[in-house]
Amino acid sequence: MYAVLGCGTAGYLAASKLQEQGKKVLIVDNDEKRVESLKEREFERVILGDITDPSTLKEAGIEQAEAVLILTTNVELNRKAAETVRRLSRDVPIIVRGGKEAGSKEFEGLDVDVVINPTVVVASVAIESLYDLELKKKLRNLRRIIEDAPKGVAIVTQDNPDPDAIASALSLKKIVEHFGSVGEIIYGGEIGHEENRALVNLLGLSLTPISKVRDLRGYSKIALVEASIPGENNSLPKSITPDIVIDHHQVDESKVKAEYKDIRPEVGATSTILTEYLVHLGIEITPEIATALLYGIKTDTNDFTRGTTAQDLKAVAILYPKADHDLLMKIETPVMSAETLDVLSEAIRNRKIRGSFLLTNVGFIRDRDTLPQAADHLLRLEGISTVLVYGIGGDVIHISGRNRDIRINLGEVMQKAFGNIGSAGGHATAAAAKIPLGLFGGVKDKASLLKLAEEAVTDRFFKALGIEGEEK
Ligand SMILES: [Mn+2]
Repeated sequence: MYAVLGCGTAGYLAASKLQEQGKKVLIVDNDEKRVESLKEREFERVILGDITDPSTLKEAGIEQAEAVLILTTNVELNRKAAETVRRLSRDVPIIVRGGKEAGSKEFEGLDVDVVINPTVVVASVAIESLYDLELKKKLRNLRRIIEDAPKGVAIVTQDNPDPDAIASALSLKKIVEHFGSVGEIIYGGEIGHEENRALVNLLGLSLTPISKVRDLRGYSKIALVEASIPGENNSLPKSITPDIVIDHHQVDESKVKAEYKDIRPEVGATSTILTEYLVHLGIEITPEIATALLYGIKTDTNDFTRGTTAQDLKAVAILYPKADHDLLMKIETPVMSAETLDVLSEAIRNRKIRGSFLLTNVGFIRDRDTLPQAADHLLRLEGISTVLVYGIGGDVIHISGRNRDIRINLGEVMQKAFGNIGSAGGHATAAAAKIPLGLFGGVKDKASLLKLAEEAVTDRFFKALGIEGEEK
């Protein structure tokens, strides 16, 4: 049972809301006429009496209430009522309406749980509506651009798209269709990770590799998702200016050229932004889309632990009940391909351990995405806190690193070790690098190439860590 003391406008609204939610409501009010009419409204109990009078409240059974709401406009009366309730019960939660000012002192020294300041409430609701209003305006622009796309919209994602990129592109495609055009999801690189392939296969998505696209200019509009500058981590030619950019990566916004930009580095995933769009546009979030978006947010925020904001969690709250959790489990624990297993066994066989470091050369590879998967597995080995798995694919040495030693920022170490002879980057716990084989000028024999690669990787890595001289 919830108690509402004083049933003016706010009290009555609160009581009605609680009743709508199927909760039992007790009302105490000192206005005879009001009490008469309230009695006809099927509240659990309506009592005529003074809300500051201990015997009235005791008789009403206030001590047993789940919570007490005191919302009259008379702050002095509210304080007295709260005092009385607190004297009758030390633990019943009290929500009370305070004065206009934030942080006002009317309830100082009194153990109330929540003080509501009307001005603050009005201001925060105004800000919330402002946010909605801005979103509405934004989406009106998006609609205008898409409605003017008779030859469809090319939705280009980042290279080697991750779940966030795939889910975001899929949602944008839905939005494009909602606005009466057609969307095609286009990606560069590969869909490498088994989980990502599982996502695409289990949802039956059709994604087009950019190599199969004859002319991007054949589409009326171009959108970039999970990337913002043509050619940077995506295969959109630099000569093409996208019409739409939706991303959450940190970028110098002045460099982003697009008619429609929604770049929010503060949110944990682009999927969060697209969830907001779908909700606002009233587009049905099917179990497939909910699963994909939820998985996108989940992987980008490392299971809601890294850079997760209230907005991400709000999106999760919307997606979670709609998602297909059996499907999600299947995506998250996909079958392992034979090639991944081969690379993993090679990585285990060739491992070289030095202190808590494990470095391993897996030789020649076809799919570079097998490397981070092998590194993930090896990081679970007892006593190991940093793993480097590398192999030769095409004319490049691919290096994938994983680290859980908090003293080491692997991204920085890899940058220091390999940045000047190739490219490197990443985070403290996960990083990658590429070294072009051209560096070894014309060595054709495979065995020597492997040996050279091994020396280059090992020496440079330990040197960057400040550990000289290799133990053999
Ligand atoms: Mn992302």
